[in-house]
Amino acid sequence: MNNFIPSQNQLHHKSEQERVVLVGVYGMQYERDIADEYIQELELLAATAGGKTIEKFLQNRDHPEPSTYIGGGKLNEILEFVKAEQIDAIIFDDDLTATQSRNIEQRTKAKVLDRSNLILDIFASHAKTSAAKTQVELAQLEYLLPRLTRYWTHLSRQKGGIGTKGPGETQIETDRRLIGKRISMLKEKLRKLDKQRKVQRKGRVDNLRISLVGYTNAGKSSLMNALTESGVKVENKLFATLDSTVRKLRVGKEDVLLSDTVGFIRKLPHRLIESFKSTLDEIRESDLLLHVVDATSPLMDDYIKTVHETLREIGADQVPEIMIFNKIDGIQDAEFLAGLKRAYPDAIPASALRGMGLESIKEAVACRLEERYIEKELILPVEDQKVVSFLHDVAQIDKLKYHEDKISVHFKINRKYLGVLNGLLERSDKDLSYVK
Ligand SMILES: Nc1nc2c(ncn2[C@@H]2O[C@H](COP(=O)(O)OP(=O)(O)OP(=O)(O)O)[C@@H](O)[C@H]2O)c(=O)[nH]1
Ligand SMILES: [Mg+2]
Repeated sequence: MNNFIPSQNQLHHKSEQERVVLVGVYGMQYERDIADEYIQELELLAATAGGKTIEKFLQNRDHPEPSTYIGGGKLNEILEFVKAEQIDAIIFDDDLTATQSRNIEQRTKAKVLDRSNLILDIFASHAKTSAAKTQVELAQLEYLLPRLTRYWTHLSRQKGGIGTKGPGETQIETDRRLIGKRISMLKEKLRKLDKQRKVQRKGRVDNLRISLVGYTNAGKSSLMNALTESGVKVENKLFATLDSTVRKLRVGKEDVLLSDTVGFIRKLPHRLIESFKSTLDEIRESDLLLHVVDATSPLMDDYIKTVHETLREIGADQVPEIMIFNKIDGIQDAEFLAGLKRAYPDAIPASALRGMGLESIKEAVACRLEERYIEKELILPVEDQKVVSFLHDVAQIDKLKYHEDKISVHFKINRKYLGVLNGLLERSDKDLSYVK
């Protein structure tokens, strides 16, 4: 059976951008000003997926129309526009039911997509590694399964483009059973990949692990590059990063492992979170999170909330976080900055672009590292140089005093070296003891 993810050249078979219109509703969960911001985000999502937004439609409704989501009048208005402007696709900010999409498609004869479609589509075209590809394919198929009938008719008519970067025409005859089999196979593959990843991770249990988390496009990869002087891909696109990259970061006397991770977004499809579990494990198993926030966004508070909700959803809400307000170079208003400081006194202002705030971030990380250190005092026989040189290597020696045949050392040591130290001490069966 063919792979459901089409090859790269199939992804961009249309040389010109698809012409799309966006549709949002306010008055149900949020008001007009918020809906405006959301639809702007949808425009960025559409652009990332290769669509050019020609028009945006917003409707005030207190409940969704069961058969078409929006009301008949608005739908007619959109229909006229779609015909007049040769629109390829209509993209809804909210998720539609299979029936709603089918009804709207039949009326408008245009391709109908929702937010989840778009996100899945972007993930599909950005997935590079085997793990990411497998995870995306699984999410796509699970999204598709309950909508199968609609998609088969839909795909036989459409010639690809945004939202169709899943099963193509050649699989039209493929039935549920085959998809079910494919899903089990993908799950098995992910299970194996997950096992490998766990083995690899065992090798680095000693280091403190820190993950950069945050809303998509907040500047996580940029910050990773600024902090570690590496060349992780940075783009003004949503979901530029799908796989976590790990780099070493020197903080004081220690190397910590810093991971760049996939960004979050409002209404990240649940399937996607499920299938990205192993990538998200990286976050859950971290010792510390650097929560990167785009401080120039008017939706900043909303983004912070979404990130916290997603962290809760993946079981990472217990991991301590340091909040970083990035893109501070874009804020000229001193009063706004002061307000931010009052509202979030612990957040660190930074600019990955200008290299601002990097030292403060490292200091804050070092502070957390401190908590992992323990203070000790040891009395050793003077000839026990092995222990002393070990301490010189890994500990911070505060005081070292020679008395006739003994040495007393006062030091701070990372708790993770205590095992080795105790091993060394046991082997030299001399008269030695911890004072502290
Ligand atoms: N002005 C300004 N722009 C920034 C700063 N940091 C990042 N950017 C820009 O923000 C955009 C997104 O940056 P990325 O580092 O790719 O963001 P990300 O959080 O990794 O995004 P995803 O991987 O897509 O979730 C890029 O266009 C960056 O150049 C900053 O400090 N100031
Ligand atoms: Mg990134």
